[in-house]
Amino acid sequence: MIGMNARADSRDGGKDGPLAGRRAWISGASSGIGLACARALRGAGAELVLCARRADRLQQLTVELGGAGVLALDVTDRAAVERELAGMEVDIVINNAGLALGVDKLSAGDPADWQRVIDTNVMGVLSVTRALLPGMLARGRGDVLMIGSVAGRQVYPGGGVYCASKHAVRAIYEALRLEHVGSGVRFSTVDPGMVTNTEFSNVRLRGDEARVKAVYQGVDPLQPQDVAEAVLWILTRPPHVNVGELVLWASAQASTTSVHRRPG
Ligand code: NDP
Ligand code: 8X3
Repeated sequence: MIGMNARADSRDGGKDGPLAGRRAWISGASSGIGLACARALRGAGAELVLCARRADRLQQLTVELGGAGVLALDVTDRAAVERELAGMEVDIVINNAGLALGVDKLSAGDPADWQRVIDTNVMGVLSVTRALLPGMLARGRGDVLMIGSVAGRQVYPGGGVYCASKHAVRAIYEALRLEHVGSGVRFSTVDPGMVTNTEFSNVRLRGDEARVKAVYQGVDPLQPQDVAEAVLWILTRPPHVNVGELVLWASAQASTTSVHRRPG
């Protein structure tokens, strides 16, 4: 854990909307897709518990959202996850925190990067889910939603470890749905293609602005809000409907390796 303020258990039940009275945990809420999900869910009336490592970002967000629980937590720190999430009651878990590092071929990759990607994208999802799911099962309701990726369905050169991690996320989602059928808890994965206006490519390409720009050159990629709207739609289906897997592409992207770019 990197530092935490107020243990995130203050309740604010004052908001109206389709998610009023439901409490949502969102990892990776300090930027990009997680931030957009926080805004969307709050707009729909949910109480929020926001998680990321950058507490200052989360604090700013709570002001914008008119209140939220904040937990500055590194999801790779399993002991901290277990300690801080013990006994926490939530109705919705959004496992969004994740990253890719580099675009090296496997023969040239850095094992330290591999470790961090696997620890965050796979072990982080497992640790958080293990901490929060038993309470949901005991209460007989809830939603556990992964932000996967099309990289969990296809692979591409230079993406081996990231793709492996997202394939693992999809396997975890599938196993959970099989293990807990009939429990009242729903499991979903939202798998987007390329999404801009997040820090994903800046992190992956270590701040190389020219290369980051090239990723999205001549394309209208998905926006974080597009993903958040899909998440909100899934969460607001009636209880007998479990949207399992939702793949979201930019219109200009046909696969992880096929992107139509405007010339110029
Ligand atoms: P961002 O880099 O903008 O967001 C990543 C978030 O994860 C940040 O809030 C970051 O916060 C948090 N995070 C990273 N590591 C940790 C950690 N160890 N513990 C806690 N929080 C952590 O990227 P996106 O919004 O694009 O990515 C969100 C998810 O969407 C990821 O799982 C990514 O794989 C997936 N995705 C992204 C796509 C894209 O094209 N952008 C496409 C498909 C899927 P902080 O640094 O403050 O900890
Ligand atoms: C991010 C999408 O295609 O860069 O998950 O792997 S991609």
